[in-house]
Amino acid sequence: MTSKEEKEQQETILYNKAKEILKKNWNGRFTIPSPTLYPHQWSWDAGFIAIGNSYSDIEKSIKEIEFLYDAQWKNGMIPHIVFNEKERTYFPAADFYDIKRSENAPATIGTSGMTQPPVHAISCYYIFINSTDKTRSIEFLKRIYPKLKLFHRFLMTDRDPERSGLVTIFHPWESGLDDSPIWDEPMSRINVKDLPAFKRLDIIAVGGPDAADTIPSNWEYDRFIYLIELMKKYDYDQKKLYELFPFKVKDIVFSSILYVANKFLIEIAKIIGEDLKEINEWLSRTEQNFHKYFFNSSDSRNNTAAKLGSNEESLFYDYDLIQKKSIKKKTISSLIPIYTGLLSKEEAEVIVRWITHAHFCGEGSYCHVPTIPSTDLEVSYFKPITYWRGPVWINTNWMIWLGLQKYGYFSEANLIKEGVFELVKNHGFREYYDPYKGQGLGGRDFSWTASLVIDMLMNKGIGIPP
Ligand code: 9WN
Repeated sequence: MTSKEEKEQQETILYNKAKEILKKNWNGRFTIPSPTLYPHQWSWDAGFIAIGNSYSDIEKSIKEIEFLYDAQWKNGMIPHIVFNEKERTYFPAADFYDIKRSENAPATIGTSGMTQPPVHAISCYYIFINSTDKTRSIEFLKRIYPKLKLFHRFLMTDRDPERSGLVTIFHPWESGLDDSPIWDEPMSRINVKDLPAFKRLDIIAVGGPDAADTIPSNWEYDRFIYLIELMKKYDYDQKKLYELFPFKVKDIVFSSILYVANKFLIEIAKIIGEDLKEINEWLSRTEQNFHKYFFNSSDSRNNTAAKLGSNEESLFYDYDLIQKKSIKKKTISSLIPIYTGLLSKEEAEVIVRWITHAHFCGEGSYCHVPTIPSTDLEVSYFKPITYWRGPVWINTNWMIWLGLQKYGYFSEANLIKEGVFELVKNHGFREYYDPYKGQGLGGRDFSWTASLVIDMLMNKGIGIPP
C-alpha cells in the first residue's frame, strides 16, 4: 500500500469513529457533549455538533438546533444549557438556576440563566451547503432565521449597551473557556459571601488520581457558583446585571464568533431573501471597535498607535469593563482574532509568528504535536493538564485552522490539522489533551472533537469566514 493510500485508509477509520461517537451521543432529542461528564445540551457544543452531523445526517443537525432554539428566552437569549430533566449527575442543575425568577425564561423548559458563544448561524449555513434537499433546508433556514437574529440582537443590545459590536460576558462559563487565566484577576476581586453548601460532581465524573488537577480549582468553582447566586438575586435582569454585576468583561472569543456568525447570517439572509441592513450595522460596529477594545499596548482604549508584535505585550487581550483595562494574559484567546478576518495582512502575519513560535507549540518547543495549547507554555500560569489553563482543545484549534486558511497560510493550517488527527488517532476523541504528552484528558468520546474532526477531514472550506 502506498503512503497516500495508507493515509486515506486511516482517515476513513477516523471518520467512521467520529460518526459513531456522534451517533452514540445522540439521545433522540439532542447530542450530549460526552457520556462521562455532560448529560445535558450545551449551546456552543450543539453548534459544533450540528456542523459534523451536517455531512451525513442533516435531519439530526436540524433537530439539534431546533431543540436548542425551542429553549430561547423571550429576550432572545439562548441559554448555555438546556437540561434533560431526567439526569441527576451534573451540578448545578435546573433547580439551582431557578430561572422562573425571570419573566423572560421559557415557561416549561429547564435551562441555565446565562449564555455561550453563538456558533449556530455558522452551523445553519453548513446545513444548507451540505443538504441535498435544498427546498427542505431553505424551509429550515426560514424557520430558524428570525430566532438566530433575535439571539444576535440580544447580544448586540443587552450585552452591548455601549454599541461597540463586542459582547460583554457576566460569567467565565459564558465564554466557554471556563477557567482560562484571563478570569483570574476579575475573579479575585469577587467577594464571595453566603455561599450555599454544594457538592461538585465533576470530580466524581472525571475520576482517577489526577482528576483534581485536570478541572477548575475549588477557589474558581466557589466563584462560579457565587456568580450564579448573584444572577438569581437580580432575577436575571440584564439591565440590573449590567449596572451592578462584579464581573463584566468584553470577550475576544465570544465577540469573534459573533462577528463570524453575523457574516454567515448575512449569507443565510441572502439565500432566503431577507433584509441585510441591521446585520450590516452590527458588522460595522464590530469592525470599528475590535482593535480599540482588544488590541492594546497601553491601557488606553484609544491608543492603537503601537504596532501589533512590536513588543511582547502587544497582542489582543480581553477588556475588563470594571477595571477599565486590558487583561494581559497570554492565552489562545489572543490568537483567535485571526479567525475573524478583521486583521490586516501584517497583523495576521504577527499572529502566525505567535502560532508557529515555541510559546504556542511551534518550532523549538517540546510539544507532542504542533497544535495550539490554551495558554502560552512559557508563562507562570500555564498548567499542562488543567482544563483551559494549558491543554489543547479542538474547537479553538479548528477556529485557528480556518483563520489561517482565510489568510492563505495553508501549510501552517495543515500542520494543525495533522496534529489534531494524531491526537484523536492515538489518544482518543477526548475533551482536551496534554500539549507535551498528547495524553487525552477530561470527557471521553467528546462530541465536538468528533464533529470538528469530521469537518477537518472533509476539508471543504465551508467554515472559512466570508
Ligand atoms: C460549564 C460542555 C461544556 C463546554 C464548555 C466547557 C465545559 C461546563 C462545565 O463543558 O463547561 O458550562 O461544567 O465545566 O468548558 O466550553 O461547553 O462541553
